Amino acid sequence: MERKYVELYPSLGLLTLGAYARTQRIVPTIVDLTFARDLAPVRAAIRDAQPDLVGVHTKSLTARRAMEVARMAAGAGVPSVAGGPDAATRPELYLDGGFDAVVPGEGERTVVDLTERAASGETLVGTPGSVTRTGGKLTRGPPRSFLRDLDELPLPAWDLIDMDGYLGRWERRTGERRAAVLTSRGCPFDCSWCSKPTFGRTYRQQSPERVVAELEALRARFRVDYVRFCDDVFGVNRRWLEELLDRMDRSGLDLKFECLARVELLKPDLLARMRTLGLARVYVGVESGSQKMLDLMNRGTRLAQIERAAESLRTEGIRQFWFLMLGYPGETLDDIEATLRLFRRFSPEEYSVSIAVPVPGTRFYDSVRERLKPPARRRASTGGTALLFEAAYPRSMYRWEQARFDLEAALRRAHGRLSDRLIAQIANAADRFHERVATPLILGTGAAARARSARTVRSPRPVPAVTPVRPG
Ligand code: B12
Ligand code: SF4
Repeated sequence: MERKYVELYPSLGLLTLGAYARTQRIVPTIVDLTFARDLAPVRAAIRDAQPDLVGVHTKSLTARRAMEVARMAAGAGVPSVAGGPDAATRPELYLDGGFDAVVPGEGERTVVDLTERAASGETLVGTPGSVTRTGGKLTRGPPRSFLRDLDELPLPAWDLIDMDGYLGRWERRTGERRAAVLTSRGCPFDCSWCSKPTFGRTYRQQSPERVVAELEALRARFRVDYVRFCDDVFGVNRRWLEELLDRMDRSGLDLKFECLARVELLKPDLLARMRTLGLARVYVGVESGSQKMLDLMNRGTRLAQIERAAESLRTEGIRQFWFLMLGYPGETLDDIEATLRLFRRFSPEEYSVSIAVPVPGTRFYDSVRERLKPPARRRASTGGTALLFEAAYPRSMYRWEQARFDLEAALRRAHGRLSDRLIAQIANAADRFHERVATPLILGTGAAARARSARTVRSPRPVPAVTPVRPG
């Protein structure tokens, strides 16, 4: 799944945990399974390193695999601990699945404590910042406060993983040596489908000086020439961002970079400056073209802000990657139509349209908890194409709508090869097919379905204008 859908970057959480542990006289080994076919490297590492503690970084998609590692550790007589977003959300699941402890929050200081306890044969129960189970009862250690100053964190322990494996793959694919950098922890916003169990709504940033030191190290040690800023939201604080840009400018780093940003932060003057410093792509959480849906998702953004940001990115010739979501509760076919209209208007260079995934621990998940599909059907949930709960429409409807976005993108790519008239004809035929055939067929031929499909009938689209995009 990772090879097919996901951009390859190592886990920055694990690299920082490793680096921090080293400063506390612990000798960490990272077994990075990104390129592995099975768990054999874990077995080998447990045998060779004889660790006092085995820790696993967890995401919902990898829960089962994580538990296999816990069982492997137990088989070798080594205690295990789970951290990362999924274990933080549902510690019981991981404790039931064989882990001795879960770290639901920031891990640096807790993992050091746990390792020292494990090494000296002490119990892990009651360790600050941990959750354990004793006699069927959950025991939470005293809460641990967040690190006050992120600048105190050492540079990620890149030497503990196969950086060349990542960089070489990027180089073969794009000609660039790409690496990930994190400048902050947390996010002050509150979208209802977002899982934020580790840092909640807190927000801390490293100093611009520290960020540039990391960029320089990546450049000097690994010849990195393209950086992905992996922050939940990059550049929340305008003054901080200006200072970072000043420092990047002065350092003469000459890197290309990309980031994920919220539309209200993408002001034209800022984008112009960022572009001259190497900004090549921005991931934009557009999600929906319907204000009603944005409000239901608690996105805190206005459609007008999305439009302005998309326009500014286009003017600057910065690639935009839109995230779009279908199927969020409350969405009707009219809302999907509004999203498609927005998509047509701005034609982002890249996009993903996924069916909404209720991630455990989110308000969205709680709102559909009673309507979740059985676990066996949820397992096939890769790539944003599965419908994991009983939504307003059947899965086939969402798959069909996803196909309409893909057709739209394909038609846009065909500009120059096919005449504008032919493209407009294909698009109109596809729209009519959607309205008169596909929708009534998928939804059944009942009166409600007919009424719904009738509402979405539009007049034929005009021949689209080709928008010139300034080369980046
Ligand atoms: C950057 C990022 C990516 C990047 C890089 C991923 C990577 N390899 O790290 C890319 C774009 C590739 C990506 C892909 C995906 N991501 Co992502 N990603 C993030 C993001 C924005 C930042 C991750 C990060 O570096 N955090 C900062 C570090 C410091 O925090 P951390 O990893 O949580 O680690 C700390 C603690 O959790 C703890 N800890 C972590 N591990 C361990 C282990 C032990 C033993 C211990 C004790 C402690 C501990 O200590 C660490 C330091 O304090 C997070 C959101 C977030 N804020 O975490 C989403 C997030 C992790 N991603 C998410 C998802 C869903 C995905 C995808 C599945 C999306 C998709 N459908 O393709 C894929 C999965 C890819 C994969 N195999 O990891 C979800 C996970 C939700 C969940 N419950 O599973 C998150 C939380 C986003 C969200 N809000 O929903 N992602
Ligand atoms: S989706 Fe992005 S902006 Fe919204 S709460 Fe999550 S991290 Fe913050």
